[in-house]
Amino acid sequence: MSPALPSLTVEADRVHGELEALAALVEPDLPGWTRTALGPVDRQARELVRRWMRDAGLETHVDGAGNIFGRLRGTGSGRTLMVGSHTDTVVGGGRFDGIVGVVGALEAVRALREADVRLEHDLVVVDFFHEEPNEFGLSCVGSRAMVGELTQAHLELRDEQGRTLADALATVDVDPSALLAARHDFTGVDAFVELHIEQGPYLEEHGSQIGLVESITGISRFRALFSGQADHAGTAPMDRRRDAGCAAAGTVLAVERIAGEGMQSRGTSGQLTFTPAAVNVVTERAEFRGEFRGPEAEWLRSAQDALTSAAQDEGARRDVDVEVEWLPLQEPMPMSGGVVSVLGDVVDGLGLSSTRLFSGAEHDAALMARAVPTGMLFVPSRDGRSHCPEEWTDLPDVAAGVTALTHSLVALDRRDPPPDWDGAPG
Ligand code: HGY
Ligand code: MN
Ligand code: MN
Repeated sequence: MSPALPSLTVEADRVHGELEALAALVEPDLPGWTRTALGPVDRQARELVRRWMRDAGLETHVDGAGNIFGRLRGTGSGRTLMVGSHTDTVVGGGRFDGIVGVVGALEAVRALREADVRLEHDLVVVDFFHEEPNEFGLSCVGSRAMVGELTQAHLELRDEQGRTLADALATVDVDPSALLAARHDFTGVDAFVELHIEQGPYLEEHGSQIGLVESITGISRFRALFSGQADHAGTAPMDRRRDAGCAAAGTVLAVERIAGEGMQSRGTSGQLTFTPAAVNVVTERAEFRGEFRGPEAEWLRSAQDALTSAAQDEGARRDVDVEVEWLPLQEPMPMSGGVVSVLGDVVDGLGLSSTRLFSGAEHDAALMARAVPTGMLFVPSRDGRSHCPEEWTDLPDVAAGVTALTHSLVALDRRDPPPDWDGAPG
């Protein structure tokens, strides 16, 4: 039997106000609600989040990786619970992805304090730096650094202009050497919980208010480069061209074909460029980035082999040189069975309907799960849309998620001893 839930009030209007305030801090001249981590506005948003943390009574600090932490002291067990998400967005993104999890965690703190519910654990709210992938193909920069999986090789990744990730980070005041040293000490951390929008149609289609995430997708990202020969578009015979653009286009279609052959697998191409970018010149050089996702590491490895060989075939047919560079594969990550079952009991106790599901989206929780027992709560996304301006979750659904999150923190705090955190890697 779960203990009775304390009386806690989540104020949906406060959550709404903070969602609106962050939605106002966007990059001019870009579509949707764009606030990229390496762009000009993200810092302002993060300063605002830090101010909200202080206003909520948290002691704040920023680590070398740019992650913002706000600590609510507990009554003294010396142990910690962590909660949070991210506030950066993709280009042309929405107002909810990640942001709901940060403002939701802040509202949880306010609800606990106003109800005078003291936790034994310290509660640490995190706004993770730079969750969304950048033009270097790297995502979850802040949480990756926290779990010690960010390396010098990542910092040396280059964009198309030849700029390194380290150079780009310096422009937003993140010192690359501090980032490498930002490994977090997780001693005494009993659990991490992230509230997030689902970003897909499953909850809406099943009429569920809450999603209990069982595992998070694996991801394999690559950069493909094609080098051919520039020629005159009107005179170069079709059978003598070395058209790098056509080899790249064939490889983009191979991503779609390979992903279509797996179970619950996905494949996407983006950031395609042709050089020279002229309608009357055969393309000399083409480059694009792509990724595969899926619940099985074995399938991801086979997709890497299949794509590399498809790209080589596309190049060989046209005498185009091909290079495919893969980032280290990010393995699919199960959530802690123990944490998920605590979240499930809380959601049932609140009378909310729920479904267990797999996350095809990536999250800081997938990195945190490498270091600490982790669980995620999802709230529904209208029409399953996300990473677009139409991304939307109704305020009552957000509030239900924040209520579930707040009670989950209380339940995790009161578990003594902590449940059998099966599913968490040792
Ligand atoms: O790309 C993702 O899945 C996440 O939304 N960052
Ligand atoms: Mn996202
Ligand atoms: Mn997100």
